[in-house]
Amino acid sequence: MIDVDDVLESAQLKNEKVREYVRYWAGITDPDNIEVVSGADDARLIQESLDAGEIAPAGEGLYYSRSYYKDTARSEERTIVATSNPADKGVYNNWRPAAEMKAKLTGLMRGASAGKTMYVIPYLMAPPGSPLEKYAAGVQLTDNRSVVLHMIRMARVNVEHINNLEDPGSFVRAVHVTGDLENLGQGTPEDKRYFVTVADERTILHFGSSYGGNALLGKIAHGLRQSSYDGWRSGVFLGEQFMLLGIVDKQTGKRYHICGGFPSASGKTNLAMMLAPDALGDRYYVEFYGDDIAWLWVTEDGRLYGMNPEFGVFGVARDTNETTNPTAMDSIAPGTRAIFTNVAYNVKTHEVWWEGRTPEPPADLDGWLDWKGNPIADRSAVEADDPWAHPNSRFTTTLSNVPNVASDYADAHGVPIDAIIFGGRTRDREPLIRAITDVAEGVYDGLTLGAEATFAAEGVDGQLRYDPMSMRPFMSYPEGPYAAHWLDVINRAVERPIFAHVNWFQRDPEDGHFLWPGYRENLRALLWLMQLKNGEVAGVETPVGILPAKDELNLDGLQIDPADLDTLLTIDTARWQQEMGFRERHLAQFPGLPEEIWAAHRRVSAALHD
Ligand code: OXD
Ligand code: MN
Repeated sequence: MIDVDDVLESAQLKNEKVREYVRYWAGITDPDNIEVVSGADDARLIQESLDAGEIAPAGEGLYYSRSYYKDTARSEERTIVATSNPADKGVYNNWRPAAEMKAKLTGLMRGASAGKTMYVIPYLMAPPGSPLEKYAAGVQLTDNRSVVLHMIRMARVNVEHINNLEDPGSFVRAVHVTGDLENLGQGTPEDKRYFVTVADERTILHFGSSYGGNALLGKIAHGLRQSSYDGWRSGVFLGEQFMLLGIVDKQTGKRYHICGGFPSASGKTNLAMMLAPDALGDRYYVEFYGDDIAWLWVTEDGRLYGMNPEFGVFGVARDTNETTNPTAMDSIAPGTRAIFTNVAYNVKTHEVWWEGRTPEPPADLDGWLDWKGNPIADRSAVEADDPWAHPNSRFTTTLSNVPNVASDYADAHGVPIDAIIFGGRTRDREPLIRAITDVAEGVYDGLTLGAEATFAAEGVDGQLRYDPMSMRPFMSYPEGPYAAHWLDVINRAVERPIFAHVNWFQRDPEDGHFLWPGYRENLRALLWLMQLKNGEVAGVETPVGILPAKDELNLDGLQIDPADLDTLLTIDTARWQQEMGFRERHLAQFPGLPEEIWAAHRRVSAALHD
């Protein structure tokens, strides 16, 4: 029998409510040991994981890990938001009654950590001292040491974050039990995995995975699902799957901050970490704040502020290279203590590789294992073209490793937000950028965000897979109240942010080439947006927003075909009219959508028919 109190006492864990919680769940999951961890334990835990063969060295101060081959991605079908109020059911939140889910998860977790250590991870999803600190404290319990190593990189981990809470019970209870990964029936009708956020009890119960997207509860479940619910119930803030960056104009000394949502595979991490194009580098400097989550609130002086609650980056490795994202490459260089997951690994040289890291995979196959751990050299002819790394393989590194991280990234006060942008992956219709000055039209644009379906079979040609505000997988309460809460928070600001929709992915219909070069050049569109907000340019009004006039976009040092530029800066009215029909059906799913949103929809529709 472990003496839980003894363990907690010697770890200086003083909060009696946390102790009660740990005792309760230890009684259910029945671990052999309990250990309270802090960020300072990282080196020891890394060594223990290396000794146990759970991770492997991947160069100096770099580590490689592999999750079970059927456990490599978030599972949206198995993810549930539960509350005691059936009115909390929305279109995307997969709502279920709290009592039913708690009983189910307690059953699945009972005795499921036997033979293992339960790690107690006290964390804070905010810089200490943040005005949102009271929503940010949590304690994750996990029976998986790799999850601890990832949490230490992704959140601020220390008992001091939960010892002196104003309300000692106000921490998020986040219980993670890995389960018997080989016998969970992943993806079958007998699937035993459940990833549940009991939002009205601030309790997260995840069973059946050790992959970060399901197991890093601070980030995925607290930072997004729980926080968006808390933000709504308190009326105080928005918790969104947004990147956050800063632009410094070295000439004028002005600093701008832009946040925004992008559905997956729309270049969010690359944008968040970008550098200025060489030709503009003397004047502008881009600062990184965060690539995945922003919490937004309005301060007493009436400005919208934002902060990244995370401490690290859990980035997709595929296609990350010196061209697409050089700052990400620097952030995982030797000595950064980064962890690679489900990439290809060379057991002899300890190198890692993923598709897109270099144009061709390493020529010498000796020692290389694919993401499942199988030697590449032993592949049969049919397997020869299989990817070496899993498409969702990841790198995990702390924010401080990103070379252009903003000097004030850990500032408790957050940063004033100048613009909120949305961007999908759209091969036609969406121009490079269209600015929206009206708040209801901006929120309407976020609600109709989407990306082209990956497979033609998934939908009607030209119809997006809608992903409101890029929160579809994280939506915790119904979409109608969600829109109302957005309007409420943003309208509270005296100095309102400007909205914009961006698209880096428009293609030539004939030969399919991308019309815009993307990556660092994307800064040019954002600079125009800041100029528009400052009244330095006027743009061209269209039914769907203000577009840059051709001579307003700073194109210094950029070679671009004038015909491509024309297409990037014009509106295809017929395609937009078709889109409005799709949007109408999309929005009609959401009961209680505020009249302002419908009015915005009607205004845009009418303007397109004028
Ligand atoms: C995600 C992530 O799955 O950020 O969205 O990892
Ligand atoms: Mn994400």
